[in-house]
Amino acid sequence: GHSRGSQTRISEYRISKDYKLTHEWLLNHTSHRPKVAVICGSGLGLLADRAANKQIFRYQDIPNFPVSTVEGHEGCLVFGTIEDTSCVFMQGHFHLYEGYSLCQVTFPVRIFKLMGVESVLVTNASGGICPDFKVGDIMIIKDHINLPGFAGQHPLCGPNDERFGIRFPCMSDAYSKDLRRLAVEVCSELGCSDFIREGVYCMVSGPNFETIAEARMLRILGCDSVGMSTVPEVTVAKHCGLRVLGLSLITNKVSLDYSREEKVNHEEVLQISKMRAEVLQKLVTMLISRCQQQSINTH
Ligand SMILES: *[C@@H]1O[C@H](CO)[C@@H](O)[C@H](O)[C@H]1NC(C)=O
Ligand SMILES: CC(=O)N[C@H]1CO[C@H](CO)[C@@H](O)[C@@H]1O
Repeated sequence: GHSRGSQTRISEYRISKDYKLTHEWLLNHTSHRPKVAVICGSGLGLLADRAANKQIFRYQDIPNFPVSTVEGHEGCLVFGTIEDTSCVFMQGHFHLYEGYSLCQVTFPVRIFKLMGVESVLVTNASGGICPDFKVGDIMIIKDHINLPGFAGQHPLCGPNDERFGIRFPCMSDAYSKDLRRLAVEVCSELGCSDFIREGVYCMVSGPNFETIAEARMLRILGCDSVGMSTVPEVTVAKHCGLRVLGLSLITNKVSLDYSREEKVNHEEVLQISKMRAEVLQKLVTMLISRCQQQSINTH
């Protein structure tokens, strides 16, 4: 009844004040005004290395910013420029399975929007479900299935903040067609078309890897790869009108067969990330400058 209504308003008020403080603090502490944000997945934190005029903030020093709990994973926000394009990199992101709320997981995306970011590139590792996929493939995300969202774990649950977007946003075009086309183009220029795929990413909450029955279910549902992140950030980015490109590195093949012995482990995931890091770094670097040009030309 009454008390519940006022509680909702209070938390809504608190949340928007949180964004304001973080946004203002960042504007005061950096002169960078990024147009492109890159969210770096596991083992892909090196993507920021090529940026010039870097300015680095530890998450723990930014007011209201969630802090990374994974050991040896210091979370940093890196501002810099790549070929004249001002960008911001998130090194280390937040997962549902670590105990963060989806509001915390997606908090940085709204801060990027407030700072003037126009495009978001998300990279992550995922397990290949599509039988044609090989370990080391890079999948351009064409669409996603928000499995936790089906069960009510959705980042846009709660009062809608109209300043960011509408109550019932469209998700049928969450991954920008133009950016996907651009990614294919850049990959062919880099000579890595052999291991570029396109497909549907499914988010599960984790932290355990899928059972065989679950993996078979996902296959039937049309998923090409499965991972434990990305979808909440993309959903919130799309809600507030950002252009999104998602790249997922296939670090293991999900077992769909009871007779097969191989088992997935986290070390394998990190090792494959390292192997492809260089290609991904080149790819993202080229994409950053080109996607900004594309956005200038089309707007
Ligand atoms: C930002 O700088 C302005 C002007 O100096 C100051 O009034 C404000 O309190 C600062 N805000 C934050 C969050 O640092
Ligand atoms: C940083 C990050 O997003 N890592 C996740 C990407 O997906 C893999 C596979 O599901 C997870 O194990 C990582 O934690």
